[in-house]
Amino acid sequence: MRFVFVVLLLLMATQMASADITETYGWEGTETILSMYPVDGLIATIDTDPVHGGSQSLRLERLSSSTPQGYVAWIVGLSDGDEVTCSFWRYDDTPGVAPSCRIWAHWNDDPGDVNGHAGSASGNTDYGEGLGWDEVSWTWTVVEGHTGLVIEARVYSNPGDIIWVDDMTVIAPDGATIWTPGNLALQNSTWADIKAAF
Ligand SMILES: [Ca+2]
Repeated sequence: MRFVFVVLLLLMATQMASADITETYGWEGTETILSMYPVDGLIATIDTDPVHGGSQSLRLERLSSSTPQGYVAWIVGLSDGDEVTCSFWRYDDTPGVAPSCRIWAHWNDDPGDVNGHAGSASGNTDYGEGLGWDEVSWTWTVVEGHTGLVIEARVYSNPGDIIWVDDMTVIAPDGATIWTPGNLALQNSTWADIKAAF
């Protein structure tokens, strides 16, 4: 009996240690990106063609000569050894040449400011085949005391280049907080509602 109890405890502990939280976003609302770099480096809009899932996608048009980063997710409350995985579908139909899209990220150790920057966290160097929709994914392991990560959709390589993004999934350890354009807007409107009520 005691053995069974110990095994149950171990199973519970294993499950608790491996618990993850997941957020998805498919650009079905009005929110586009959390922020960008450089300022005015791209135009982010909701589009209806092409679409991977639902009836809308994110359209990113490059304006700047330096690679623009559209911030599509922001994870806070991380610590060393934590793993964050993000995937999204990207659309480009120009094999081997621009426009192209990459999933990338940078550290942000300021949980109060999405524009905080604490160094590049690298990402997936693959540009995809350029044959339409293609799912791209990357996993980051937290190091050097960083506490937050901002996931970027990057647009290559010239002003005027356009790519589309849809159906994003972010997985982070239990205890972290995942902000997507949709749930951050929801949170902000909730705060506004609370303030308005007083
Ligand atoms: Ca969609």
